[in-house]
Amino acid sequence: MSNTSGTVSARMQAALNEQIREELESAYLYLALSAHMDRQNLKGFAHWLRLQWEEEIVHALKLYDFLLQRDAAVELKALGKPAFAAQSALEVFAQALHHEQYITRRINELYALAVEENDYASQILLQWFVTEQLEEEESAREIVESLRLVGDSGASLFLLDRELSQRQREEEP
Ligand code: OFO
Repeated sequence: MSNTSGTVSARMQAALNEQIREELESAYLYLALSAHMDRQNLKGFAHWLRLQWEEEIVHALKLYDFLLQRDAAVELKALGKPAFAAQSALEVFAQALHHEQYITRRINELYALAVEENDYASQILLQWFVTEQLEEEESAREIVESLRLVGDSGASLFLLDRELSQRQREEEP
């Protein structure tokens, strides 16, 4: 279907609403992982994950605002309970990386749909998400690799926890 009128097609609208749910579920997952790290007294990891929770809310709001700006309906969906079996810090961040890889595939599918629908405004919005996913995967991968190096060393884990406690809230572009 071609879309040159500036309105959002029904398919695109449905897909963007689905992605709002995905972003809110990402936030929910990070919040659960943050609580899990906090309870292991790894407050730096918990802090990093909690800031990630905030970032995911910003991602959801970008899609939400975009739909409203284009006079399209926002449909908030039920959120699933965050599912994770991760125990150690390494397992937690491996799950975060795996999740980000999944989100990257979703964003790529959305972009492909926007191209198919000739929806230029959505393509521009989604370019921001494509770039963001590169960063999200990179930062999760870096932490996974550091945790692999740290292995069973409690002292190194302590230092890495201190490092992650320095993460700052990102300025909105
Ligand atoms: Fe983690 O980037 Fe959104 O979902």
